[in-house]
Amino acid sequence: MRIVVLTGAGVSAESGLATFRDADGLWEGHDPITVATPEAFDADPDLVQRFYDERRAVLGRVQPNAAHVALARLEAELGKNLYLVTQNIDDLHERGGSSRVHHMHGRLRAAWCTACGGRHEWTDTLVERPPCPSCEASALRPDVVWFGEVPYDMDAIDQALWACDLFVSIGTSGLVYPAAAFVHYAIGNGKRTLELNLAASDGTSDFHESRRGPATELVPAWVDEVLAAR
Ligand code: BV8
Repeated sequence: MRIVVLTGAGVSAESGLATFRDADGLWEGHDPITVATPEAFDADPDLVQRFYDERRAVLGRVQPNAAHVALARLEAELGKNLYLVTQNIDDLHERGGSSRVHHMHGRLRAAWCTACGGRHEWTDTLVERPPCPSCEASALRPDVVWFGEVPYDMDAIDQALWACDLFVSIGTSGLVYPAAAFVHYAIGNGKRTLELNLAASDGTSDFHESRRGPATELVPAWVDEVLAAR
């Protein structure tokens, strides 16, 4: 059984990370979707750097939850037959034990130099314009994919959706593309599809099956099911 799992903010909600939907929709009075854009970075780089510096700082105060840990257990059992792609820029899948996590929207704990193109593990702040470790230029930005930018790993993701037997969506509202279209690719390729989510998402009606509940309950139970069926 080859499985593609897509996760969103809902899988990290019970670790204390606000989702996009329930972050009362605003950061410092700004719609996060308007801050997460190249235009916002050009217009007010300090504002955007602070947005990500604060989220990066919060990461140090949260822990992976039972859903992250269960997906790591599934990876240990299925090996390359599990393809885990996340929209999340947090590192809780890795800290939960997953070793192969495809961050299609980038990572908070990474900086990208727009002068030399270098990418660097980063746990500190960026608002003070620290020099790039490679080229010394003060041109570092968060290594995240903003609205209007092309997501990472799209070819590998397409390939995995083509080759899988089951597509599972966990903790996502299905409002941001191209991730929201993965269920359509999967169904178009004749694959089985399952949604695990606290509330109905924008794509719920497209899934063969949709289960309601918190990820820390639904995901371990589903992983037990998959491993028991082998
Ligand atoms: C692109 C990084 C071209 C930064 C992010 C087609 C139609 C309409 C619009 C578009 C379209 N195609 C492109 C667009 C434009 C745009 C888009 O989709 N706009 C939306 C707003 C309409 N897309 C883009 O610009 C993308 N780029 O399309 O390039 C292209 C396309 C294909 C191939 C090549 C090129 C780039 C989008 C990436 C933007 N960056 N993040 C940052 O994080 O700051 S997106 C960001 O928002 C997240 O990564 C995530 O993707 C999204 C938030 O969604 P969720 O994760 O689902 O979170 P949300 O809060 O919405 O929902 C939480 C869910 O969890 C809820 O359903 C809730 O019920 C559930 N839940 C809550 N608690 C729990 C739970 N479930 C279980 N347990 C719980 N405890």
